[in-house]
Amino acid sequence: MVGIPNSGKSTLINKLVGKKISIVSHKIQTTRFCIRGICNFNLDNKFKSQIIFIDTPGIFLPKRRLEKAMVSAAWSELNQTDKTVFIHDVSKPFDENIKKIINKIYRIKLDIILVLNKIDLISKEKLLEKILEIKNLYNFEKIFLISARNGSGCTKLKTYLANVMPIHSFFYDEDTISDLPQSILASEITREKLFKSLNKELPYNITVETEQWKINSDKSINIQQTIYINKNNYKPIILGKKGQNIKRIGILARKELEKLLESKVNLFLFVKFKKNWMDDPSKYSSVGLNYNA
Ligand SMILES: Nc1nc2c(ncn2[C@@H]2O[C@H](COP(=O)(O)OP(=O)(O)OP(=O)(O)O)[C@@H](O)[C@H]2O)c(=O)[nH]1
Ligand SMILES: [Mg+2]
Repeated sequence: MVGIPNSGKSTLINKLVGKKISIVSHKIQTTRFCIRGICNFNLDNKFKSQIIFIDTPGIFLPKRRLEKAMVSAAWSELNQTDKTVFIHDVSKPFDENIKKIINKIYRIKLDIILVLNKIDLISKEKLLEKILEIKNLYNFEKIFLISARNGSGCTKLKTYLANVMPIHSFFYDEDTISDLPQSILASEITREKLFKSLNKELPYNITVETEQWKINSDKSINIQQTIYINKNNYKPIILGKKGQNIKRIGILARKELEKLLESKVNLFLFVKFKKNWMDDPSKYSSVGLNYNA
């Protein structure tokens, strides 16, 4: 699944998998690395089917090292997939930037499936106009009209994809929903809460590491995480007055982690200044990013 930032790739994959495997926010460039979401379902109530969706970082013109690694990760997945789905936010123009990306994908793939997402945001008339405009430009394998947020059109897309997947034994056992280790998912959940609650450029200068994971005798889990910032003056902003900000973020993250892990969680958050965290190769390799992209 590829597209520009904020088109709804992660929201759609979460919907198709049926559980949250990838974080979502209203800000651009939320997803930083590729995540596989595994969707098992019964096709036509007869055939067991497994589709492995790959959520990718949005494609844009990267400047910083991390951005270059993100965009390169999205492109490199295209070489390995059976089908390519391009997701476009239909409330936004189908502009030159989008066309450039699609032309570039066509140089790698013969067919592209187009998903027009966020159809809940525009009128039926506008939607028809858009479809005509796009159909005049490209001969997509298929066009799906979807609202990833409310689920409309998602079953049609899933059924179509299951029918065109190659016949193969399953790659993952049937209760696996993602290739993401729990500790990384936990870091991502905290990062999502930071994305949602911090203004402007701040979230782009933050990374979260899960540094301790301890299961207690009563089955509750102690999770210790560090939020790394690359400018010291970000610290008071994240902490907030009397630590109120970080407390609120911690509560939101803990509640979601408890739901996902189905156990009580004690979450301990720390904020540390690390000027060059974006130049630390281990921050890249741990999530499959290429440091030298
Ligand atoms: N109204 C509406 N909003 C949607 C829909 N799908 C996604 N969104 C919103 O669009 C925003 C971006 O969604 P994401 O799923 O994070 O988008 P993304 O393509 O993964 O973004 P990046 O990871 O930055 O590339 C969020 O605020 C979502 O709630 C939809 O069908 N309708
Ligand atoms: Mg995303």
